[in-house]
Amino acid sequence: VYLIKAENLLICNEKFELVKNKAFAFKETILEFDSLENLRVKYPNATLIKTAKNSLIIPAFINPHTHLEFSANAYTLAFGNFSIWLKSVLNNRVELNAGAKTDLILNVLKAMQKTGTATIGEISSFGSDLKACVQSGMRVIFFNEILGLNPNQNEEKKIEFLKRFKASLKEQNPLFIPAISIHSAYSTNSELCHFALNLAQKHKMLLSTHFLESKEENLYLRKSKGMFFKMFQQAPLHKIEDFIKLFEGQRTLFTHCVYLKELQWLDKNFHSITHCAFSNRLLSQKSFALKQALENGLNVHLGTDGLSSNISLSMLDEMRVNLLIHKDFDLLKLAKELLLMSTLYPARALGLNLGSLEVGKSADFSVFEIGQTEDEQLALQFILNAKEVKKLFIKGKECKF
Ligand code: MCF
Ligand code: FE
Repeated sequence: VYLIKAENLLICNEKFELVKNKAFAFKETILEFDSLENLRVKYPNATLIKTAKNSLIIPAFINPHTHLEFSANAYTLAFGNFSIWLKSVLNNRVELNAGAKTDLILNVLKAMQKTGTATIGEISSFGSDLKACVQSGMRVIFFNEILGLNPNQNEEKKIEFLKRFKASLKEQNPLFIPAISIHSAYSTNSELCHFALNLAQKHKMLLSTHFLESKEENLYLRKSKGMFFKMFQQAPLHKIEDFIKLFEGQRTLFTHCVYLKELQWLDKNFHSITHCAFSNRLLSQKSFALKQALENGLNVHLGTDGLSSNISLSMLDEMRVNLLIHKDFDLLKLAKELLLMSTLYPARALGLNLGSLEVGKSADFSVFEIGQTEDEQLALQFILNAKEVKKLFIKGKECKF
């Protein structure tokens, strides 16, 4: 058993409680909150973890959408709209992937831990991120990606997918959770979708999909027009409503949803939205209507997307970007909401027993050193100023940097 105390504990529960000068006991899970004096009596053999005077403890961040295989990107991929980005991906993905070796990905994962992230949802396109994800000590939801339009290639695609899928199943453990990603409505035909959905159902797995990310995708799915129509020379294979219906009764993260007006079509019990603000600025022409989605009672949480469409995988950087763009929110309220969108909400979307500092939940938390500030300002000032953790615990174990 370990004991830890801080001047500030951001619980990240629904009420967004701030607890002052308290301690808690933990092993793999959080055992009990009390004063440090009481806990020392109760757990005389426990190890006390040293913290500085102005410490803040917060649940570790969850970044449910990354593309680590694109981690070698900087300067290579083109931004401004989805067409030029996609062309640059198609021209460079082999070299980019070759550049993202296990060591590079391990460094990127370390950098994420240093910025307070313990759990990621990794969208794996090729399987070359598997080794690093398993070795990292990070909690990883490993979304094996499937895509393909041409039905003549379905059998090949399935075989190639199953190879990666089985390799990921072999590594399954409490910190490595295999899952499935259907790339998108414009890129994956019905047979491959059903194949993936059936597998996910059979293995009780999470699903993830990119959805209504760009103007081009919106124009294609709604009107059979634009870049995708020219590229594929055929009408879209899914209507928006039908594509959502495919995921009925299955826990799914819909990433982006910038152009989804019909929020009522998502099922609040199973579906959630991953909002990637920085990525949307680089690839889409519109930003996500966060206020509307939250008012509709949907689970919206933050993700960074990959270095294919971001310059940082730090959730703190992503929160700062969100502070700037969502001007229709009160700044102090938005800061609190963004912290929940990086902890409690993604944990719920992923069905993980963590994301808030509560008894019984996994001991995934970070310790930051902060400055003096009023309690009401704390969430905002923390997002504005925090860079790296002092310590990070995943499932009760301290990460070594
Ligand atoms: O999320 C961003 C933008 N939207 C879609 N896909 C990707 C992103 N970053 C990387 N990708 C990958 C995707 O997983 O790029 C490929 C897929 O493998 C694009 S489709 C040829
Ligand atoms: Fe993505």
